[in-house]
Amino acid sequence: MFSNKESFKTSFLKRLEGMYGKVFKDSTKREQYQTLGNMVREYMSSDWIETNELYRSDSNKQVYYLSIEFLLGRLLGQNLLNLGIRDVVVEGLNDLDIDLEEIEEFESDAGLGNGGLGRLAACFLDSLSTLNLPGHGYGIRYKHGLFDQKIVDGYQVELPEQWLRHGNVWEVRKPDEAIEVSFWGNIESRNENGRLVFNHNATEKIMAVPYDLPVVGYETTTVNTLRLWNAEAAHNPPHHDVLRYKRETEAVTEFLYPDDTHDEGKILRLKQQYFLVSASLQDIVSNYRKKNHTLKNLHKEVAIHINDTHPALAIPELMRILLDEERMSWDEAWTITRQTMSYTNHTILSEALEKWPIHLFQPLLPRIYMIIEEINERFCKKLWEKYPGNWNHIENMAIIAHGLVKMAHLAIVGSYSVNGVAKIHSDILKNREMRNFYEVYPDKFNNKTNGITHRRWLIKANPQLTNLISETIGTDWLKDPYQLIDLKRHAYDPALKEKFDKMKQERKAILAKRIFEQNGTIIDESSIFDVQVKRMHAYKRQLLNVLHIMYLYNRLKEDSNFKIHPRTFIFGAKASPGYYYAKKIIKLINSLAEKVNNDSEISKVLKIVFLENYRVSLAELIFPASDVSEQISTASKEASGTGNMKFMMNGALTIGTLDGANVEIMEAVGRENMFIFGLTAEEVQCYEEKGGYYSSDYYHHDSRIRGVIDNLVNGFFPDAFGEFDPIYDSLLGEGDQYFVLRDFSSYVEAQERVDKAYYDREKWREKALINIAHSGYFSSDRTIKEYADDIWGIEPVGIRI
Ligand code: 26V
Repeated sequence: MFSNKESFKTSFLKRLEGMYGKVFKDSTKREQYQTLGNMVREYMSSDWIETNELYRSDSNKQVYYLSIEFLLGRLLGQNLLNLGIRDVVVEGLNDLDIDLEEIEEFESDAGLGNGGLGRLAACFLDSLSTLNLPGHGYGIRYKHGLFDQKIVDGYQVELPEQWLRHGNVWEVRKPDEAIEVSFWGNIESRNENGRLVFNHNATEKIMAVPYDLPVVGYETTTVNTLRLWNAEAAHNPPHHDVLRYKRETEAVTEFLYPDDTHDEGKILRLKQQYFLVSASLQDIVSNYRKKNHTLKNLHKEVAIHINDTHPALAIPELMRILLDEERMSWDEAWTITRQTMSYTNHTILSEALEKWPIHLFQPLLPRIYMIIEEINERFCKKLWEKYPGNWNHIENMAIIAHGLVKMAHLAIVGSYSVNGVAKIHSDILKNREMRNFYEVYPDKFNNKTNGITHRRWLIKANPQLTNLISETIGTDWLKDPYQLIDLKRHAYDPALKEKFDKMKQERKAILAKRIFEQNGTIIDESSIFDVQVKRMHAYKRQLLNVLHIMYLYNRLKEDSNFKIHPRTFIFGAKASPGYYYAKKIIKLINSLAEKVNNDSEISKVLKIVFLENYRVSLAELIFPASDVSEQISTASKEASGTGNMKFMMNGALTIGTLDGANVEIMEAVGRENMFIFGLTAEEVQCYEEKGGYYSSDYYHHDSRIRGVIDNLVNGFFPDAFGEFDPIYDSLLGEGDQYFVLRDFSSYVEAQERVDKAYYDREKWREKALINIAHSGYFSSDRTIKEYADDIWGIEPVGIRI
């Protein structure tokens, strides 16, 4: 089917006719996309079957990665690339006058995630398959992914996302493998031969129907599976009100919750979490049972990974299965559970740590609650032995306290490994945020610095740079991204630098075209593309970026001798629908864009673009076109960041704080190849503990700050009277929690270094090439190898030629 372009064309035309009952010349682009998608899925199916066969028969250890989010993006292009059939397809389609890129646009992004956490899970799947590691993803098949964002009059408006509207060619529904998940009801206990036995009665059952997605490795035969669960009504609903039951059941997997750290516990979200966990655990155990008589050695063949606390109920759920179904003793069940589960923490913002009110939790999951109570009691007893009489300490560490179930505490106590996602983040967990637990379990804590798949973020997203690198250092790096380091030897080669420049220009032109189509803004392709794309959040400090642009505007207006290289500031960010402050910042960016872009003088030098609906497919256009990467979170707040790595890999230079993985990027490329500024994490923590920061001092003593802060409220934005008062208040009245004004002058100075550095284009290109050369470390292949070796204890299995 894909062996050469002629056979491809024949199969394609035949398949199209078969699927749509029409000849090629009458087909639509969407039909062409669907046809190709179906062919590709069929093509990979024999490898998929063989991989599954292997996993079924093999007793090698396997990992199950449980995540409430998988932010996959589009799959067609990546699958073609990984299968090694992209060139044949492109040629064949060209003969038919079809542009592959054009029909790729008909695939909706699988946007089943909010941001970093979900995208990391997607990169990990790609690496697991490519490294031939036996890894399975388990997640939820949300009917609606993260909301679509529209900008109307500068404000964010949310629309329901509809990725399944035209079907999904990649998924395979497996109704025969559906699993029941039980909620509500009551627990009856009785004594059976001296053993307390628990029955869960009067439950409401929901069917979890699996939809499997193939995860194709790069140039290998391994095709792993991502299993997404869909909630459906049970066949014989016991309910009198069947319609209501059906509606409420289907609601469980209807929407992905937006990451809103201000959001208190919503019962539907808890339902989603248990739904994912219970269906997955039952599935894992039943697969294991097909190969083994008892579950006594489960932990030797099965590793279960909990991606953040969202799937932490896997711990009591496994306990439930071992205790109630397997009839194990508590101690035996607990030993197995604790040797099976591992947990990654993705945030230190304490308001983002999940806590569920007991009054909500207990009625919904009565047996699970009982088990958590028991875990808690035994844990507190152990603490009492270690810290006799220290009630306060024990209360702080308890899993249940003050009417709340603390999911992070459950995850730490119930697993054998707890990791952070960048060095500095893991250190903060050990030394501050989870210090108490580190004291009790020093061996559990470890670091796994995040990574990204270079197959999507370089090879697929930036074929121009990919070709350039291969021309320069050969093609070994495609399979072993560490080899990118060879580029370093060539970083000073004038011919390479020139080609790099040409590549960048080409990519900037592509993005400029897209910006014009989306926003109607004409941008200067020779300007510096300075980009901040990520979720909108106060700690990420998009505001610092905006205040700097306002300062540049004022300075350009006042001082005709002030000269800078033209810049285009590009933003992309979704705000959680209930996050009022974040939405204000979006409005501020758009108001500033309106003002600056319509100023006939200033707009020659400055342009501002807010790209609506930032998502994976848009990101793939943005990173390759960027010159400057904005990674400017308040130090200590960004656990890792992964966008920072995508920019670096595409030859953008970072302006950033010493936060998250920026620290390790700096260790790799050297401080001289970045623009570091701002408070360090220690300095921020010192202020947080001891006080002593008064933002108004900075307002009063720095006229640049005074100018821009006043602009928020003095009519500078003519149509936005009172609009930005909350921002003004957060910076002055409320003490500027994220140290925006404290870091302002340091940021301005770093931006001046950026401007100066860009004038020396030769040097700039060298720095960019050095960044690319060192980006191999930030491949998720490295990260996944570390998880496989240090945490999961899994090895590659049967590569078939
Ligand atoms: C929290 C909540 C709260 C309730 C509603 C839904 C929801 C969804 C997600 C979250 C937690 C988000 C945590 C997260 O995304 N952390 C990011 O993880 C990245 C991958 O490790 C890391 O690079 C980022 O620095 C970190 O912010």
